[in-house]
Amino acid sequence: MESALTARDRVGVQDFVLLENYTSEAAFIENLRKRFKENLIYTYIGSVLVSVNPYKELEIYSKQHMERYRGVSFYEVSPHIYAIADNSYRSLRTERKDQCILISGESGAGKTEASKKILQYYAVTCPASEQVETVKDRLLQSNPVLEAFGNAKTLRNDNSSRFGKYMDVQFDYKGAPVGGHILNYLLEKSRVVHQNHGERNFHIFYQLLEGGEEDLLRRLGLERNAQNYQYLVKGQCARVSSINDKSEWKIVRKALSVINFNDDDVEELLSIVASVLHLGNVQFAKDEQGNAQVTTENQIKYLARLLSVDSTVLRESLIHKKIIAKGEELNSPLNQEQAAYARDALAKAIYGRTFSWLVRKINKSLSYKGADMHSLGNASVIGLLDIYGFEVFQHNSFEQFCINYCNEKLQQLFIELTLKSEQEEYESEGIAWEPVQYFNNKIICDLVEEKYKGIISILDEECLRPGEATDWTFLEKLEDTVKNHPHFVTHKLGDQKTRKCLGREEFRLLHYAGEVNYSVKGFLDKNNDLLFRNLKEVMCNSGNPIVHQCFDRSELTDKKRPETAATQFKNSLAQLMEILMSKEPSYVRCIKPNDAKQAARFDEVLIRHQVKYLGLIENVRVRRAGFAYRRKYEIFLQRYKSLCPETWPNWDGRAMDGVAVLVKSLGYKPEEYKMGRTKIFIRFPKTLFATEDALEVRKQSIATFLQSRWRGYH
Ligand code: AOV
Ligand code: MG
Repeated sequence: MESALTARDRVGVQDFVLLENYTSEAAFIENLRKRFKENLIYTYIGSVLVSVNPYKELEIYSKQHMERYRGVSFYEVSPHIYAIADNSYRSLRTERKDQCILISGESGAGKTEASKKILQYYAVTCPASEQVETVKDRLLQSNPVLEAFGNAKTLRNDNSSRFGKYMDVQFDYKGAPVGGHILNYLLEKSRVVHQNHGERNFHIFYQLLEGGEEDLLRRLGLERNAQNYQYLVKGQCARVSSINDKSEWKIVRKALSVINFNDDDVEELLSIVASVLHLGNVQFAKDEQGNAQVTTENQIKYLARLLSVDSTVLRESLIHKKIIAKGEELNSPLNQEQAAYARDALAKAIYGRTFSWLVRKINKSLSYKGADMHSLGNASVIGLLDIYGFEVFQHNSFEQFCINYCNEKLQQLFIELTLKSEQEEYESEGIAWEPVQYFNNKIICDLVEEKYKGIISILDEECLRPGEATDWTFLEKLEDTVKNHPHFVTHKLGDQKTRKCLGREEFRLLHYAGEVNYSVKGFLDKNNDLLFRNLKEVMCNSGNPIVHQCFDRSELTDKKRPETAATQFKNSLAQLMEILMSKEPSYVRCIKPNDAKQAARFDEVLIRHQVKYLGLIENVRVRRAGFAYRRKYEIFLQRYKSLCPETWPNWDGRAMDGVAVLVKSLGYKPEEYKMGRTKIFIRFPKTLFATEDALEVRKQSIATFLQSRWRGYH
């Protein structure tokens, strides 16, 4: 049998705080590499889980594995996402405090997979009843549906989340999951009408075309070939080897019925999906006056049928803009380019609103429907946060700006909460705290969101000057206002080197996770997110119940200017931070091992970069701040009591006293440990290792002893 010592050599330590050379980045990476090679993708930093995407299926997610983690102390078993899930669940049960699990990491690092594994863990291990089974099913089945509509292939990830998701799982007093609620954040709508090379539109379009039954497609007026649809061919990669749209379609269809969609709901929903494809094929020509005319009458017919609107009104609305001048309504004709713009705006609006509708509908099916609300008792929740990860492309626009800002906020929350909780623990245990220096990214959050002088404020200001402001005036204003900010650079403000790699229409933000150049092109438009009034009117009159619910008449009469997209996003993130702050957090920090989406490739440069910006070394330092290891007295005693005749097999007194006796008998020196109020703090890993090795020896001698007894019987 391999000794504990040589096993450590081979597979590294399972908690980075146990690294002898804990401030060394090289030692950190080496430990990660050793473990990754052995398919040990999980490692702790104290209670934080670091996870490296294996890019292959591992045999570690079976029911048996789940059972192994159920109700077991965190450190008794090897690190796992299930341990995090179980730990949150037990804290929820014993401390009655709401929990949240924050999953972060860049695009493709494994956040969505991690959040699904957590949900599966609860579905399998939590107590059940008939009603609960339905809820469990729905919680699980909401995923394929939301992913079909909200995920897409990008260059970074074949199943990239293009919306942010926060999901509350609600538990009753017995600890059974009885409901759920999802909050969604800013869907990347622009993808509906345009995809960069090598990327796809949202999965659902391809699934429907590949998997949809013949008569369904006929009813929707669709042909199977994705190449026939303008909105699907921009990225030139309708087929992806890692994705089987046909089988996904079956999964989604089944999931829809589990989450309470009847046949009519499904037909209405798919009519909308189809209508977006038809809309993309609407073409315009110009007449003698230079005005746009629709040349694809067939598409209009399908659209009118699928959306249940009048075809003439729809056609005219696509090529006119209604303006109100001197109290009179005027229909002013659009040129070809404007008409195409209006068409795309409509497609984005329909798809974006349908996505939000979908979330509302799923929430309805997840809402707790107990006999009476009181039976919920102290219902409490575990929140799961799975957002779009930090991303950098060749060309970055408004969407990346929002996504990366969201990641800054989450990193900020992580910094504040871990520092705070460490400090609090030291204080409550009566042990002196020495502050650790951290890179605090608050300065970047401020740059984006500060009132009056933050980038979003300036963008909003420009959006208030229609006709005068352009994307370029926005850039100029940015240059004027934030020119001295250390995390902001433009072509004009940069030095010679910066100028070379920064376009004139770009600004660069130095994010915590790296530099990103954003092209301002389209910023005003996307932030305004306007839909011409006559198109709104058409949609309000739609006979498709979903469309009808998505476009409310009150929008037509409401004089108040709607909030811009960036401001809405900023406000919803602020609310999210409040929700998360009110809960007890656990963290999963996901790392992407290579850019090729390949198994067994450990790209050191890429990984080092992530380790750095995720602040993992600082995290270890904070966690160690003097002490490598700490454990509740009860748990420590339970694990090591066999090493001391006075505590074995049982210690009758207080656990703290038992630990005092135990460590004395183990020969701990006074400088090696401290006794807190509820926990023992051990300064050096080697002390703990020596104890672990002693335990191993002891176990083996017990085993040998038992074996000899066993033989004696035969
Ligand atoms: P993300 O959520 O962090 O990216 P995903 O969770 O979608 O990343 O993971 C990307 C891909 O990596 C998955 O589709 C799997 O193929 C693989 N993968 C991730 N975790 C595991 C695992 N534990 N075991 C096996 N394969 C895994 V983004 O949504 O783009 O920010 O925006
Ligand atoms: Mg994801």
